[in-house]
Amino acid sequence: MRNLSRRSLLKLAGFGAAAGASALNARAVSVQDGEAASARLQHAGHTMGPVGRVSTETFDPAAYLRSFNGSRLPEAERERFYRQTPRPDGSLLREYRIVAVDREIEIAPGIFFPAWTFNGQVPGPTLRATEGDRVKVTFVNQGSHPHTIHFHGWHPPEMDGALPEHQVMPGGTFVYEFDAEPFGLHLYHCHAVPLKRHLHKGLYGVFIVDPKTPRPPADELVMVMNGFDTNFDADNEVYAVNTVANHFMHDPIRVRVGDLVRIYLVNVTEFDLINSLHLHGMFFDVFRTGTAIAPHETTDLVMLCQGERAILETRFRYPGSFMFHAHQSEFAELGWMGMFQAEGVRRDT
Ligand SMILES: [Cu+2]
Repeated sequence: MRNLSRRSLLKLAGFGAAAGASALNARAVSVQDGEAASARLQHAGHTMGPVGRVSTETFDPAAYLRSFNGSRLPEAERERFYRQTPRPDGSLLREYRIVAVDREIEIAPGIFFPAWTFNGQVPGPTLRATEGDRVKVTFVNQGSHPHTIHFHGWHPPEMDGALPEHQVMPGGTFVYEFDAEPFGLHLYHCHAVPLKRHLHKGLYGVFIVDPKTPRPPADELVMVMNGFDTNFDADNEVYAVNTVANHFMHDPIRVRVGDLVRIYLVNVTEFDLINSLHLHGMFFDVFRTGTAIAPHETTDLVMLCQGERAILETRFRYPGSFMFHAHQSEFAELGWMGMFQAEGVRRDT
């Protein structure tokens, strides 16, 4: 893969043809025949898409969508990663164990990327606390380079993980401890130098701080827009939501008509200044950085700079298939495209 340009890789993987054909197919989907439509999509996938599927055995983008504080892990495994203890004031002490480890990951059928990971996955596990909780993260560096964890949010300077003296050497350990604030949609990522390299290799994850008065119940989904520079030319060859190119084209995100759907959208794409999400057939409310209870705007397309985040809320009115993708067509053609499958009874208002 080393000498492939972005364009020749695109041709090789068949992304251009696949994404283009799938896009046309999905646009033709009628909301009245969701089942037939999904069969057509699958058929299109087989006949025109990249050959094969990425195994979900080590990382499942769909499971990652709805996994908070290791909620999808087997109990024994979860206990090693996460523990919560009540405190006298009613808040929680939330303790995490995060290990940096080098691991090769599959980002598109047959395309492997030599990642640096938090707990073996890209993105790292989603951490979630309530405003005022105490967060304590034991970070162990089992990777081959110095790393840190830099959290977005309020914290004292010695917890920042950004200066040369903050670097945790291979084999080393550091404990980050701070109060979870403000409420919002935040990030954590390695801040060792060169930063660009440490970030795009996969050392990032989502850090959600809930307001003390919780947001309304919703079907909550974490979507991380990321990209991969597979030939190390400081340009991405593959784009995705939750790491695996086109995953949600093959395995649409299932939602219920009428239910509140809340998307935690995070942009960690390196090398490109911006990324975006466009959702077909509907509009959504945008809460920028998740730091307000009232929405900032209502739109069908949100653009995020590197590292920027937004919470999106919507309700599907119609059953059927709805496409979502980056509105940068090139990103969409290189893997950043997916489908929702809404189930239930049509609600016109
Ligand atoms: Cu690093």
